[in-house]
Amino acid sequence: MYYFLRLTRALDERAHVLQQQNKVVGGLFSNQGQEAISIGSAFALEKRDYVAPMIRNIGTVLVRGHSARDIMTQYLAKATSPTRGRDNSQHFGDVERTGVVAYISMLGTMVPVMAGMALGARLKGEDRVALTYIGDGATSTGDFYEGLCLASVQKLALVVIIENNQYAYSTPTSKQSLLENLSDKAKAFGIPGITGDGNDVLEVYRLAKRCIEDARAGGGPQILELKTFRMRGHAPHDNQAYVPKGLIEAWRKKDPIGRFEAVLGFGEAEKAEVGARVAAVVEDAVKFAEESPLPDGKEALQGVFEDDSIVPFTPWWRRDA
Ligand SMILES: Cc1ncc(C[n+]2csc(CCOP(=O)(O)OP(=O)(O)O)c2C)c(N)n1
Repeated sequence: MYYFLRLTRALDERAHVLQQQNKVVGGLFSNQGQEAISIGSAFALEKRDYVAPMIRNIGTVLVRGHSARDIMTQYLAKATSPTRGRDNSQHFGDVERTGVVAYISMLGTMVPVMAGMALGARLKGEDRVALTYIGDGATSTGDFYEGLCLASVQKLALVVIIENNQYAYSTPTSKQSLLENLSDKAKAFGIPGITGDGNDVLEVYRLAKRCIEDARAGGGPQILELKTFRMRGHAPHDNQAYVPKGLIEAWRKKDPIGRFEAVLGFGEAEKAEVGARVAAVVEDAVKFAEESPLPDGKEALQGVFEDDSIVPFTPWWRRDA
């Protein structure tokens, strides 16, 4: 867990440097301060389970078996990336190999999609839990409610982790909901809802494990709200000027990596040993991504539809023909 916390943080820091160098194509969404949620919950899943990450769940995909090269080639939109340069950011997965269901940008959507994954598994007689994450802001979407309505009455093995990082863009959670704990939204569906400390990786693991096992045992969908803080802006363009003074510093003291180091009793030697391993993996990923070719534009529409002959518009390379 400690290795993955450090790797996720290091990839995020390096991606921001690459973004400043104009090398990142498209959006960059930091997960700094939130890493424990992805990593603790991914450790609590079984290999056969399904998981749909969101933009800030890099740690989840790494734990599930995707590589640092996958992450960096996606950021740089290279031909060697999992989406072969078709999509920037981290919209990728591999249902067969890692159980990661590629997500889309429309907030809330992955709740009904993962309800469908859980239903599909049940119909096939497979013992699989489906887990997804959702931001505090995205719990205001219709899809969140529609997905959980279906999942609750069908008693689907679905776990929804609300990653309450206090802000949706510049909108504080208090402007999204009057609830103190967003896990209380579970009452609307008659399902269990609990809240925990999202900056304590062992607490995340313990609570996620409980929810996953309850869902697996037939207890139906579970909501787990984990409180944390988004330590950077929504994306690099956002300087967080709307965050009250002192709040970021207060949360920095609760940094999930520092807290876990204290639990582990790690001194400088242990930290440096893992740091060196992480640095080598990040260096390799950046080098590989930078040396990889950009995708050929002619391939852009391949794999978009099941039938590659379906082209929704005349692309530029066919216009002169
Ligand atoms: C349905 C929908 N509405 C609006 C957006 C634009 N949008 C992207 S991220 C974001 C804020 C999300 O906030 P939250 O759900 O709290 O997640 P966080 O960014 O804090 O991780 C918005 C409004 C979107 N992607 N989808």
